[in-house]
Amino acid sequence: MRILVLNGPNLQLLGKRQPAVYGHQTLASINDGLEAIAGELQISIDFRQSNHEGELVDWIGEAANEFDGIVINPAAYTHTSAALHDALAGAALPAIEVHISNVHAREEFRHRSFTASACTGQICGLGTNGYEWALRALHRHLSESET
Ligand code: CA2
Repeated sequence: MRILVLNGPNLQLLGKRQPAVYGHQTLASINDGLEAIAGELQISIDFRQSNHEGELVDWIGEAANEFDGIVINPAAYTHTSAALHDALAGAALPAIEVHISNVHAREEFRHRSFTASACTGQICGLGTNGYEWALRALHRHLSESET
C-alpha cells in the first residue's frame, strides 16, 4: 500500500510560529511519526509540501498511477480551490482531508471546504494527531475495500 501525504501552503511553518493554534510539532516531526506508523502498518509513504496550488494539482493528478490513497491538508486552499477539488475528484483515489485546528470554531471563511466533498472523509480539530488518525483511517478503508 502506497500513501501520498500532502501538505499545502505555510505548513512548513508548523512548530515555528502560532503554536497556540497549530501546536509545537514541526512538519518534519509529524512526518517522522507517520513514518514509524507506516512501519507498523507495512505501508510506504511519500511526503510532500507545497505553497503552490498548481504543484499540488500536478501531484494529485499524477498520484493515480503511483499511490493507493492520499492524506491531504490543503491548508488555506481548502477554502478557495476548485482546482484542488477537481484534481482530487479526477484522481478518484480514497483521500482523507486533515485540519489540525477545528476550522468550524474559527472564522466563517474557514467553515467551507472546496475539497472535502472530493474526499472520502475529513478529520479536524484533533491537533497534529489528526495526521495519525487520517493515516490509520485510510489504511483501514483501503484494507476493507481489498476484501
Ligand atoms: O487547521 C489546519 O490544519 C488548517 O488547514 C491550517 C491552515 C488554515 O488556513 C486552514 O484554515 C486550517 C493554515 C496553515 C498555516 O500553518 C501555519 C503554521 C504555523 C504558523 C503559521 C501558519
